Amino acid sequence: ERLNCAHELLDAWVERGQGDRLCVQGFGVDGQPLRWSYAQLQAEANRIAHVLVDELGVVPGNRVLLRGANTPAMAACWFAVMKVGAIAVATMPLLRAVELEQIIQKAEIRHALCDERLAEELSLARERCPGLTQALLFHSAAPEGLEARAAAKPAQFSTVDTAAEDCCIIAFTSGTTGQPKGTMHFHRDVMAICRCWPPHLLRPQADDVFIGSPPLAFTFGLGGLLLFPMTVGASTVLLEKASPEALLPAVARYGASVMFTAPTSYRVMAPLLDQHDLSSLRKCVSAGEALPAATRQLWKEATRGRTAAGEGGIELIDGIGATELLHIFISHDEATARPGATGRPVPGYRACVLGEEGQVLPPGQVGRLAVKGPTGCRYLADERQKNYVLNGWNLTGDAYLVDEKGFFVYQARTDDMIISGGYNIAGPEVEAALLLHPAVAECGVVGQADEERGQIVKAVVVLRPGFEAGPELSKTLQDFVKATIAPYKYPRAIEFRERLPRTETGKLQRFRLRQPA
Ligand code: 3UK
Repeated sequence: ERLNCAHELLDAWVERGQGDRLCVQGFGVDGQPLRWSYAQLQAEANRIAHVLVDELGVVPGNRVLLRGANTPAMAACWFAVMKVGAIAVATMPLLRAVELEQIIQKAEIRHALCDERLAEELSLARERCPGLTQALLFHSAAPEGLEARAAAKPAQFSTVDTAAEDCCIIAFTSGTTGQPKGTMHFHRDVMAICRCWPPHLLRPQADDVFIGSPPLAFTFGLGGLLLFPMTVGASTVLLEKASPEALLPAVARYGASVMFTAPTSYRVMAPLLDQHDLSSLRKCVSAGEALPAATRQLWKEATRGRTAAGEGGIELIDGIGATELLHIFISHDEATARPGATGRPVPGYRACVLGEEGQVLPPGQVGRLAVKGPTGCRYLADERQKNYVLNGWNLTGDAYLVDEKGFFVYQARTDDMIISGGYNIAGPEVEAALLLHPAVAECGVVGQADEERGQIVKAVVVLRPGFEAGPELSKTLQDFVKATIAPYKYPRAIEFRERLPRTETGKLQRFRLRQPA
């Protein structure tokens, strides 16, 4: 009997007698390559579930902190938490003690499973979190580590009877600014994201091999690199380090066919492609921030004739998702891709653009994006719930317009709209224009306070090799923008930098561009 609970994604394959299918690849404790079938991942999760119950005293409803890079062990821990009826609170690997402390306190964490290599910051955090009494280290060869304890347990576990309406995930927002917010998601939310975007827009196949960069602690990565392959019995590669430079050889090595990463990563990879065999690659997904038309074009040209997608190159599948909504809610497939547009609401979701008074705006007008569907925002004890959800509509904080064909076109984060001399200017539109120039590798456009105009448009630019920063190139880029989009949008200030500040999820930290380098 199906209960609409997350662990069924794993258990169903074993129950159907297909437990031998390849499920997850990566590296084990000793640095040895590791390949687990669905049955093996299930057995690992079952053994860990016994440890959670017998040795850590976890009961249904407890919140279990998970801290680790993307590894098969991390995947096993995640499913173990589901199987004991607890709530997974996965944290980004790069978090420091101060940030972990906030999460531990906000989510009232009592139990933690932590990759041995990331133990230090957690133990610093624990000094100030007396409530976290039980912690075990995984990815460990120590006799007191999780693996050694799990090895002594049976491979069978009688999964706790959770309900579809039980909370199973507390995901923290990455917070490009401000405090991280915990968002609660039920088992049915996990199952809903598996039924909406993947079958309608990604359309994976049973023999697909998924690969990518987002951490499992980021719901983009949890869905794309762990849950979605399981919807069709496909397999996934969990890489601990998935920089653009590491991702390309890994695609060749594992014969990966479906890739998930952020727009910036596609931009870095594009010029490096000819050194790698990408003949297995079939589909590429971009999310986390807006995909500029130039990046879509760049990736298509770079992959032309080199992949399983055929001679035309790979058309990126862009999708906007949010931690508050768990996963992607506006997207498109290869056939309906439109440069510069995010797409249309994913089947199961509705979306519209609202004006100042909450009225639905007609096509062409810029307003606040509002979304409704099977998943939604439930902040964990946070007064900002009422800012995010209005009459059942989720307000994501993004400024969008809908075009005549019903495609949603991203403008900016609502807070990031630049108001200069009375004009509303969306930084990402100026970025998209700058990226069309051959000198520009990366850029970020923000408003900078200005006496006369309120704000001026400021561009921070990373140059491609062979171009020289200076007033001459600034002038060239300004003229280029004026000739590409409405001239009043051109950047009055241009600053050149070696790199742009980004979060672990690949998002530009715009607030750090407003201050001088
Ligand atoms: C921005 C995008 C334009 C947008 C996420 C896929 O990014 C994810 O979740 P976060 O909570 O951030 C949400 C905000 O990020 N954004 C994300 N994708 C796009 N803007 N085009 C895009 N394609 O401002 C949104 O409100 O970190 C993405 C799946 C799961 C996720 N959690």
